[in-house]
Parts: sequence; structure tokens; C-alpha cells
Amino acid sequence: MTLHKTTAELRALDAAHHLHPFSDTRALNAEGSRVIVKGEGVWLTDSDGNRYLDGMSGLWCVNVGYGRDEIADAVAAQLRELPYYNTFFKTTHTPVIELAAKLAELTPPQFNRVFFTGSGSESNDTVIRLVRRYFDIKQQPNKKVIISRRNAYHGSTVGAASLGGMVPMHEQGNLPIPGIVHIAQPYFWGEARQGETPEEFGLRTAQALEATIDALGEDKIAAFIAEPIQGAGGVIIPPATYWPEIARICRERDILFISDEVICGFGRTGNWFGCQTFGTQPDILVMAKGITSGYMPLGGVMVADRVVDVLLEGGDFNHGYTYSGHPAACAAALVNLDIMVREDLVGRVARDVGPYLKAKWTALADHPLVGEAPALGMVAALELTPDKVGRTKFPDVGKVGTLARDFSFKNGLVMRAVRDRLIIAPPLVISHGEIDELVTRARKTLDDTWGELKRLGWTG
Ligand code: PXG
Repeated sequence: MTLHKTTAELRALDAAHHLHPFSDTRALNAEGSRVIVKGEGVWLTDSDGNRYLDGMSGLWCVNVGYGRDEIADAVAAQLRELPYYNTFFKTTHTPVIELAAKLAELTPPQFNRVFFTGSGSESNDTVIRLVRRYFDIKQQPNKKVIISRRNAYHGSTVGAASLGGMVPMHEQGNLPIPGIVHIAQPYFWGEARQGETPEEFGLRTAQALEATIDALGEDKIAAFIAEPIQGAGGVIIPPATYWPEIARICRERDILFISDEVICGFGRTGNWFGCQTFGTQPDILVMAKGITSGYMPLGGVMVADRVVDVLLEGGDFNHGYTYSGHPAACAAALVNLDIMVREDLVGRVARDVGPYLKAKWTALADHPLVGEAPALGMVAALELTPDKVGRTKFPDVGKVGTLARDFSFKNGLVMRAVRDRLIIAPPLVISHGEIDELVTRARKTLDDTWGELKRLGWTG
């Protein structure tokens, strides 16, 4: 896009008229926002011509990388042919039909039906209504409670933020809504007891699900929702014992299991979906982001056959969005998925760039500031700590993380800070050379942060 305005002019307009998500707008306006003008592969350019390696795939979504003309062309063609039509009153259209069939093919075998939405948040709101409807039709109207986890992220609408376990979100707007219960998350570094092994901790944390079902009564519980790896919560990769135990509990109990694959879906963990990486069998699978690689907004909810069979008994499902199955978004998704298949991006993550990133990334654990450096597929984290052995936290949680995040930008690398944990989720198309560059810049960022902390006398 041609720039008609200077960076200063753009910043001034942004400050005057734009309320940013998850931001302290006054503080941001004082500092001035970064204006991103171009993306190519894994690289971003800002309005001053600075280049950044995008370690976050935008916001965990640009799986096939920036600059795919094929997707842009398909969207433009669809906009010319049929820019919009709905899927409500006995109508449908070609892109939505083709995408639904494609998703039935790519998702695990229990899934053959999809409900389309415009985002991950809308998908999770859909899920709340859908699971409650399911048990109503089954004449089990008391089964309404959905169990989720603390520090989970499921979106920002009232329903999705309630499912999420983010305290700062709940504190604004009287959340969660009734009927959502949160249990512990499998965050070994942050929450294990002294002396507990990861395996013991994983098992104990999973068993909180069983204990909660028993405490509240199985006749009250509709579902359990979880991200395979918590993304926005800080790339929390559970210990190996966690998912098998959760899978056992979900199998033995009359509850639905919802896998929120908004981040883990579409190749990020080295399989098409995170549930395949961890061996779980969800009844509902939540999608967004990577479904179009972020080129167009689109979300969806895959519903397993055994759940669909019941829903179909119930007649009307009084739910839907204007943009459910938007034709141009579906056209983008179709080409995006075609690219993923053609270039075997999922296999590439599993066998090539995933292991390569892991080898390079985990070596950062030797840095004096790093407590752990877990990586899996195309997600990874660096827990920053003043005490590698005792796992203590910095005073004023989040300050060191933000400091490091800002250094990272200066070093031409986009990383995200969650508390004092740096996280990455690069595009699946990243090359070995770009991974080397990413890790070099991450190490430089750690050194810069360490130097600054020493200067401030904060290193303990
Ligand atoms: N589920 C998961 C697992 C997500 O990560 C959503 C649902 C909601 O999707 P939408 O499309 O409504 O945003 C998400 C979104 C962050 C960050 O700071 C992460 C997300 C969104 C915004 C910020 O890491 N994930």
C-alpha cells in the first residue's frame, strides 16, 4: 500500500481515533503505536522502513506466511462473483459447501459437520449454547456447567471471556457468567510444589477435573474445554502425564470434551490439530486463526457425529451470525488449506523445522535469565527468572517480560511477553536460516535484558 501520510501523522490519527484492544490507550498514545505496512514471508516492515522477523505469526495466525498472492487473488475473485450471501433461510453457497467438506476431510474422523463463525470468540460462544442445547435435547437439562482452566484464553466476548480463566478480564465486566467453573492449569514451572516431578504434577493437575466433576455432581456437568497448549496463557506445554489422564476422565464420564484449537490447529504442533499431537478424542473442536492464516476473519466449530445426531433430533438451533460462512473468508480458507497440503507444511513442522527450532531454542536455557525454554512444533517459550533453581518470580510480575519484549522489537524480532515469559509462534514456513536468525535475536534480547537488570541491581 502506498503511504500518503508520515509516521507522525498516522500515529496522531491513531491516537485521536482508535481504541486498541488489550491496551492502556493513554499510555500507548503517549508512546505512539508502531505502524506496520507490509508483510512478506516471515518478515514485517513498519512505516519507518524497519524490518522485523515476525516470531508471532501476526497473532498466532499467519501460518502460511505473508504475501501469498494466491489467497489474495481467490478473495478478489470471490468478492467479484458473490461478495456476500448468508447461510440462513434454506440457502448456501459454493465456497462454504466446499470448505465444510474440506474440513470434514482434514479433521479427525469423528468430525463431519461444521458450524461457521467469524472468530474464535464467536466459536466459543457457539460452543456454550451448543453443549447446553445438546443436553436439553437429551432430557438432561441440569447438565449446564462447563469446566475450564485458570489462565486459559478462549476469547473476548462475554461467553468466551467467561470460559477463559484470565483474572484481569474477569475483573472487568462482572465475569464469569454463571455456570463456568475453573480448575488448575498444567503449568509446571509456575505452579508445581517443591520436589514434585513434572509427571506427578501433570497427573495431579489432571485429576482436579475428576475431583471437580465429583464435587459438583456429574449430573450438573456438561463439558470440559481446554487448549492443547495454552497459548495466550504463556505457551504452557503440559507434562506428558497430563493429557492421557484427562482423556481417561473424559472417556469415563458423561461429559463433552471441547478442544480449543484456535492456536494449536492447522499445523502448529506438527499435526493438523493439537488433539492429535496429545492423543485426545474431542467431541467438539474449535477453530479460527490458522484456518485462513489470518488473511480473512473466519472461525468454526466442528461437531462430532455422536453430538450432531442428538442436535438433529432437536429441530431448530436458534443461533447464527451474519458472517457465518462468509464467501470471501471461505475462499481464503480453501486456498490457505490447499497451500498447507501442497507444501506439506504440517509434515514440515513435525519432521523438519519443529525439531530444528526445538534444538536451537532449548539451548537458550543456559542463559542466566532463563528458567526453562520449552518448544514444540512452532511454539516456544522462555521463562525469565531471577532464580533458575528455586523457580521464584521477579517482584512486580510482568515488568521484566515487558522490558525484554521491548528489547526484542529493537532487535528486529517480534516476541510476545506473558507475565515474565517470552513466547513465540512463528509462521510454519520459516526456514532454517530464519530460525537461526530468530534465535540469535532472542539471545541478544536476553543479553540486553540481563545487562539492564544488572544496571538496575535487579538480578538478585
Ligand atoms: N481461543 C484461543 C485458544 C485463542 O487463542 C480465541 C479463542 C479467540 O479468538 P478470536 O478470533 O476471537 O480472537 C483465541 C485468540 C494474545 C492473544 O495476546 C491471543 C488471542 C487473541 C488475542 C490476543 O496472545 N487468541
